Amino acid sequence: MTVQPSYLAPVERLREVGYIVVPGLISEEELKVQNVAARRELARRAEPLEFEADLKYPGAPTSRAAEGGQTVRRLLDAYARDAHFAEWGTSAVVRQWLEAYFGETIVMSRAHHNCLMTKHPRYGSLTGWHRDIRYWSFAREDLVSVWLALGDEEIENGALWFIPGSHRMQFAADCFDTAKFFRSDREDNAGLIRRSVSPRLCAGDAVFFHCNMLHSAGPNRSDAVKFSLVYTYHGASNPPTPGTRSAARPEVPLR
Ligand SMILES: O=C(O)CCC(=O)C(=O)O
Repeated sequence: MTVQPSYLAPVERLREVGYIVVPGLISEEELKVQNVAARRELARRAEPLEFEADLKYPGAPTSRAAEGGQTVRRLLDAYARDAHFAEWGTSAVVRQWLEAYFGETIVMSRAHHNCLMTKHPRYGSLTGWHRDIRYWSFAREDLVSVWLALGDEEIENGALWFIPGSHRMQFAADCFDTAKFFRSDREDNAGLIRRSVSPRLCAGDAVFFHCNMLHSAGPNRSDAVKFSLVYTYHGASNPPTPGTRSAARPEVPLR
């Protein structure tokens, strides 16, 4: 598989640092279409949905019956939900970046991410430090998620934070709590967390990040809902483990 020279340096950075921001990965026209679809889907509230109250992360309503309890966190199965979401997730532009990283045929998981993430003012929770791989099962821990910002994302409205290079670090099991969050109350972990960065994303930028990257996100202190379209991919030689949640849904090869 021949890799275009323009991908080499950013993909090397993705390997080294664990994430890269690719500015303007979608045209302005397509971005408008995705934003219309995103708002339509949020208004439609069709299942499958994940509610803030279900996860009970800090700042979330205590139950679906509580004030703000109907706040949606993720509109799941973005791929099947709207043709525009599916088209972008399987587009040539996404495939080419991922082929440059994996060097083989790319497969999209429909079991992980595959969602329109929303973060609401007031009831949108913060997400503690974690690695996405914590509940995933694949032959190798080598998957990449692509997070497309449909609007600007910054600290104020709950942007992602990353610990550069953490995807290659080894941690003892007790660095994580029982829910596999990276414990910020430990001084060694806190030292690493102090090195974290929150890249500002403009609408249409995408961040590619490794499944072992330690990341978190803050609450949304703005007055507008934040929308992001998120998919996860792996190389064809790295299939999900049969019988696990990772293998529970048919996957989508990118051609
Ligand atoms: O936007 C957020 O709160 C972070 C989401 C996240 O890290 C995840 O779904 O893995």
